[in-house]
Amino acid sequence: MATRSADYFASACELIPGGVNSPVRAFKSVGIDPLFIDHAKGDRIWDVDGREYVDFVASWGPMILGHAPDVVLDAVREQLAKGTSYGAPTYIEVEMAKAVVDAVPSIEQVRMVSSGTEATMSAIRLARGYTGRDKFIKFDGNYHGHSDALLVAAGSGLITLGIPSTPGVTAGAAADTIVLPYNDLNAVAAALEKQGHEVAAIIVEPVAGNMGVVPPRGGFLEGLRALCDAHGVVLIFDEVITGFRVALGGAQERYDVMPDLTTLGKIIGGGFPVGAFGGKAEIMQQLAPCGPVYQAGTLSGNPVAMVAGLALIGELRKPGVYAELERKGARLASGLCKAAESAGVPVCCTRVGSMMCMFFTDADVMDWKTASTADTKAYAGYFRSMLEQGFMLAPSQFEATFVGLAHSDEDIDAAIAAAEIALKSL
Ligand code: HOZ
Repeated sequence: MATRSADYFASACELIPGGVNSPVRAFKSVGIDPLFIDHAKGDRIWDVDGREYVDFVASWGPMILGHAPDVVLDAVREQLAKGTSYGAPTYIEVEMAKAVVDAVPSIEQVRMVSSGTEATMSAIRLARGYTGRDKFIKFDGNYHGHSDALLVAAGSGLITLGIPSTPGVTAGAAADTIVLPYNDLNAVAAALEKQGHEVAAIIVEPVAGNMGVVPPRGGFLEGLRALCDAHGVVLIFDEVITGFRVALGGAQERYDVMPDLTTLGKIIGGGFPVGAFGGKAEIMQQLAPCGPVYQAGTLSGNPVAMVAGLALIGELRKPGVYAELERKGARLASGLCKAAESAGVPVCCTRVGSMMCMFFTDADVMDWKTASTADTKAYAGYFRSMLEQGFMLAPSQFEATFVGLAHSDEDIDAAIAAAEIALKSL
């Protein structure tokens, strides 16, 4: 069918590799061409052909208040009139640092960057500089952005597109990355027993959100903490997705396990390009200009992004917000699960707060090995039917569904009713 999206995609493909600026957006694993977006407000998003969808992608997480919330728009408008970037410090950055330190229990000092990729890359460098060790442990199917050393056995677009390893990442860059199965403490203990003295850090998504949503098994995060303490290893929680999402203080607050360093992104930018990394002052003081570990960025702490993030965090601090996110998340997840049951489609439903996933498998999903048993063709059919019925899900089995404060109970119930139709049609 001739649509504006199709026309725009054809033009995009001539000028942009694959027509997109980030691979999962290309919709490749769901068998249709991507929609081009015109605008969004609240829990709704409109494509350039005028079709309206209830959006459960939420820009991959940050739109926890819904799209274009007035409180963020007002803050941004006010800042725009004062200038958009100075390359010099502002008090807004101090306010943001205070908001982060107040909210995230283990963070004593924080530095702002412009993306989650920068945050994780810098946290690894800092852990290496602090410990004087080179190696680090990551988990199969966890995704920590696209810097070379972290792009090994990574989730998100790599598993969606079936790219096991990336040309361009040299053997040298990957040589110090140790990959272990998620939720497998014995594997971590064995690796540290063997080469703990060479390991600078363990980096983990405390709730995996880039191979679908895979919660940590009881004791996994606590066990990582204990093993890191025993071997002098820096524990890094990558909370780019879970920070300000599964609790105001992220997964570390929810599970009461404190990392040494934390990476953040998404929500703290209020929809603008922002990342951050922070943690114990003793480690953060190794960063230039206090210490020798170098990291920098012209747009780091950008005033427009900072006021947007601050406005959003201000809303999240209000009483009852996380209880409401929990309630809405539970309503959607249990409704979808029941819909699958009544359609006779085997699924494994996972949820932590307002992030969730329905894996099309009868396996008990706990790591990438079990997540990868999901029937991606079935997911693609489900996705297309949901889209036709006006509901935007992530265009990949291995991404999260996000519920936010703008989703009404009526929209959630309508999504469940649509899922019943979609699942029965498979
Ligand atoms: N890495 C994101 C999913 N976990 C995708 C970002 C995007 O395509 O916008």
